[in-house]
Order: sequence, then structure tokens, then C-alpha cells
Amino acid sequence: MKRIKAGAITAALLVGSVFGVGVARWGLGAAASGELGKLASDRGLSGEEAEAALKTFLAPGQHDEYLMFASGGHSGQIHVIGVPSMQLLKTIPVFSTDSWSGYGVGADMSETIFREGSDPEKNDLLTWGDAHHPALSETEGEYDGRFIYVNDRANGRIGMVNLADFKTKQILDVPNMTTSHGGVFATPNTEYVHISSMQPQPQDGEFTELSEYEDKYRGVSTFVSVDQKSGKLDLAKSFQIELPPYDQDLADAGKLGSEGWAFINSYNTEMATGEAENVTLEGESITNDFDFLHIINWEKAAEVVEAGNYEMLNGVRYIPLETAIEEGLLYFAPEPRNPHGVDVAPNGEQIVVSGKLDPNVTVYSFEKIMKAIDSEDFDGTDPFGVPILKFDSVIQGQVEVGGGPLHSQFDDEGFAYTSLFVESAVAKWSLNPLELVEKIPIHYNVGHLVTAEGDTVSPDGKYLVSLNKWSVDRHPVVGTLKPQNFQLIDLDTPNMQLLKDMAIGFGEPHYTQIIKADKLTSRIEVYEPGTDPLTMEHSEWATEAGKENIVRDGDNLHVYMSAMRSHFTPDIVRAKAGDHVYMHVTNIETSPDATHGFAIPGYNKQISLDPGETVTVEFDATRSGSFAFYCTEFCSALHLEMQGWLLVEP
Ligand code: RUQ
Ligand code: CUA
Repeated sequence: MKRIKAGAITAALLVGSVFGVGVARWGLGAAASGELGKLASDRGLSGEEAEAALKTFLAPGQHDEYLMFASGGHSGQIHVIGVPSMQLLKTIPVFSTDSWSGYGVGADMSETIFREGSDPEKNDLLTWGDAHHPALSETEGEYDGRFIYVNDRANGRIGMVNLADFKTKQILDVPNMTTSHGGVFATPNTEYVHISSMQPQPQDGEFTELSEYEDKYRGVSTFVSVDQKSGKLDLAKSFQIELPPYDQDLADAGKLGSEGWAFINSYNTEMATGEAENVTLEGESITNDFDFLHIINWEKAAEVVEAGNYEMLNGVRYIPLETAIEEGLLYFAPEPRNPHGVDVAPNGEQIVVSGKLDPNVTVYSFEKIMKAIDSEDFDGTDPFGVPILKFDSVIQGQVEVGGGPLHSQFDDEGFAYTSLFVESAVAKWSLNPLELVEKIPIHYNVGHLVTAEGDTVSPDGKYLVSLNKWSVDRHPVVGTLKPQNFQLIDLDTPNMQLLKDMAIGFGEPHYTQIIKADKLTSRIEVYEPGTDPLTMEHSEWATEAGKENIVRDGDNLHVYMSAMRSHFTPDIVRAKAGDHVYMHVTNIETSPDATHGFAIPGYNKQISLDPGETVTVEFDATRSGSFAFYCTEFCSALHLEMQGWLLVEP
């Protein structure tokens, strides 16, 4: 695999000097000369812009150094984007259907995922989600390229994607919560993936008057256990901690010295419900000067459940609030009102909380938190009995970064970068001493931001992407709904340099993570023959060349079909109206990229089969008729000939 290296850029600069351009001098404002210089000036590019083009350009066939996994917001997907080229490489459907890959519109595999991911007692069949925070799996605090998880903000679920084939394998509906924002994050060795609730819920799942909010509504913090081989989430080995009915917001895992601990922000510790007279929910929820940073000892919580000190609640081991307090699993530290992001620095010692309504970021010291807990240096408790640490005892200090700080990311040189939503800027500041360094304007209203390998114990820095909510005038008007705007920023220049805008016209990404592309070592290009991608094992329904078959078993019709350039075998399937049809289709190709589709008109079925893949399409043949099925992927010169008949006799 070719990657963009510093050398490649140097080579490009050399080409520049061959043409007598002296590209490096453009930035100094010297007049550009030669062919490249003319090209730049014809296009109206400044020296810095021409430099940015060279830094992000991929020569045909070159690959990006990093891959960015961006959540798709309420499009329910994950997008894979190359960095620094900022080209969209793939969209992985997670919570929402996708007819290109046949996800949720034909393949038994994806329909199984949707069914399993929608607890029928609690939900309708959910065919969309609001993907917010993707989390790459980690080993010793480093992204390991095995799996990626993402939360569904709307329904409190987690989607799991295996990075061997970039396909969704599971959606887990987490009990006792609906909306979620706190997570997902992976613990440093991916023992658990964490998700916490956003708006509290009545824990019995029943209709409950808002007047009983304090008594009956509760938040939860859930540590969902991960099977290390498959990456799947195992509810039976997971546990949940009951929290007071505050809105628990973003969350992050401790690392290095703080490994074993987790941190969740909160707001609405006023417990406003909107029922109060003369004040809105919003107005009432910003009256307290301080909300609470939740400090959770998850390692100890895991021991408490192992020792049997829990209740079962809707299929999950549940630690009631009193137990959490007694066992020392939960503490609060005051945080300036209505914060948003909490981010643990790569050193594990500093915990950065962003103000949202306050121009400061507040930096907590893990060491001070531990000292305060050990010496029981408390300032009383909250109404539910959770001990509150003293603000002054646990903070390292504050940095005034600017208007509307939301989220922070880090580099390899001890700097933090905080998004400023209100000010439309990114602030760079140093962790030691706590000092603002510089700011760069962005376009416009940044939510999250991300640096390369930014959530690990050793970020690369290098690139920062600002995830801007508004694009205003940055892109052509393409209707009343404008694209969002990702902006790539170079962190290796003396001052942060804006390199590129990327229009995001396919969802509302919230968060992303950027991983070094060469860490994705588990990738496979061709499945072993007859693989069911859901289990990654040989499918009992797979067929081989020469063994295709149609088997009738009462009203059940099993079709064992193969797909190969450029035919289906068999290519005539006879069924009777009322049959329950199983089309077990195996792509028997062995070359990478030799994908086939299989679409049946009238029955709303479309699947995609990568080489080696077996997928079952299952349906009731309720309508009689002659249905012309065909391959949907332009696979070969005789792609159009890749067709056949489903004949359903009355
Ligand atoms: S956030 S609104 Cu991650 Cu700032 Cu979801
Ligand atoms: Cu197979 Cu087109």
C-alpha cells in the first residue's frame, strides 16, 4: 500500500522548483513564477492555498495515511473518510437501511440485526438511529483496528462493526435507558464499551407522571462487555450503575494512571421537567451555578458485581445507587454549569471539562481527585447521597479559551485543542502550564473536533478535523438544507493552517475518530467460500459450484443458488403462491471486488454478495406472477445477461 509520506510532499515541492516556482517561498508572499506559479495565480490561489493543495492531493493510486470514521448522525451510518485527502471511501450502514449493500432490505443477515436490535417490549421495529459517538477498539490505550462501536442517541443502543470486513454485526438495545449521549467509549483494553443515558427514565419502564421525576426517574451508566474474538457485545456479562435523575452528558474513560475510572458530565441537576410554572425547562435547567462531574470506579464496580452485590433489572446486572455509594463507586465533583464535553488527556492525569455557557475549560487533576476521595474531603452530598468533592481541592485550574467551548482533543506535544461553537474557532492551549496558545477561525459553528489518534494514550496530532455544523457560504447552494462542513487543519505548521473544506451532504456527523490506516491489519478482501458475514463462519446454507439445488419441504422452498460472472445457478425458480421461499445465494467468486447483487422486483428484496459471501433472502411468495430477478452490480461485460426468473404459480 502506498501512503502519503513527507517524502512525497518534498517530491512535489521539488517538481515545483524544477519549474522554477520556489513553492516554499509562496507562503512568504514572493511572486510565484514558472508553470505551477502561473497555474496557481490563474486559479487565484495564494501561496498558502497552493501549499495546502499539495499537502492534501493524492496522486492517482496513492492512499491516505489515515482513515477517519465519522458518525452519520440521524442518517444512522458511519462514514469512512481518507485523511488528508478528505475523500469519502465508504458508508457503513449501522442503524439505517441501505439498498446498495442490501442492509435491511433483503438480506436475512441485516434483518436479523434489526430484529435483535429492537426489543419488541419497548420498541417498534427500529430501522433508523442517531449515530453520535464512534469508538474504535483499543489495546493498552491505543486504537487496535479490530472493531468500531457507535451509540444510537435516540434509542440508547450500540452498533458494532467488525473492521475485518467493515460490516455491522450487531445492534444491542441497552435496557433501562432510551436516549444516550455518554459514549460510546471503549475502556483502554476494550473490556467494556460504555454508554450512559441522557434523559432519565422511569426504571420500571411504565408511564410515570413527571411529578414523580425525583422518585422514579433515573439515569444509568452501562458497561457493556465485549467478546474479544468476535467483538460482539454480551449483555449477560455487562453491568449498569443507577444514577440520579440528572441529564448525563458526554463521557470518557480514564487511561494510564486513571485506568479503571470513567467520567461523565451532567446538566439539569435542577431536575427541571418543564412542569414548573413561569419557567421553561431550559430556563430552569441553567439555574444552578454548578452541575456534577460523575466520577465512576468501573473496575471496582466490576468486582462488586462479581461478588454478587447487584440486582437483575431487565436482563442486566444492576447496581442500585445506594450500593454504588456504599461501595465507593460513585463521586461527584462540581463543574461550572451546563458543561458539555469531558475529555481525558493522553497522560490520564488531566480531565478537561468544557464550559458551553462559560468561556473556560476546567482542568481536573486525577491525583487530586484520588487524594480528596481518600481523605473524604467532601462538601456534603447531593440529594441522593452521592458525596461531592470540593471544587478547589480537585481542579488544577482553568483556561479562558473563548465563546462556547464544547470538546477537546490532544496532540503529541502537550497541547489541547478545544472547539468553540459560539465563536466559530478552535483554540489551542497548553496542558502545562495551562495557557492559551492560539486560535484559528473555522466556518462555522464547530461541534466536535478530532486529532489523529486523538483519544489514545499517544496521539499523533498532525491533523485536526473541525466538524462544523453550518457551512453558510462555503459550498454551492444545493437546496434549503445545506451540507455540513468538515475542515482539515494542519497541526505541524508553526501556526495552525486550514488545508481543506469537505462538504458533508450525507448526514449530520457528530464525532469521528482518526486511525493510522496501516493499523487496520485484520482487513480481509475475500471471504472464505460460503461465509455468513453475520457470524464470520461457514454458513450451513452455502453452496458450491455444481451442488446448486432446490429443495421443497412442505410449503418451505429452499433454493441453494450460486452467483458467478455472469449467471445465477439455477436461473429459474418455480414456487407456488403461499410458499415460504428461502433463497440461499452464495457468491462463488474468489477474486477481490467481484461483487454481485440479487434483486427481486415486487418483493422489495435486494442483496449484495461480496466474493465468498452467502446470504439468505427469506420471504412469503404472496403474489403470483413472473418476476425477473437480476444482478444489480455491474460485474462483467455480460452483467445484463446475469438474470433469471422467479415464477410464482397461482
Ligand atoms: S455532541 S449533540 Cu457529541 Cu457535542 Cu451529540
Ligand atoms: Cu453479477 Cu452483474
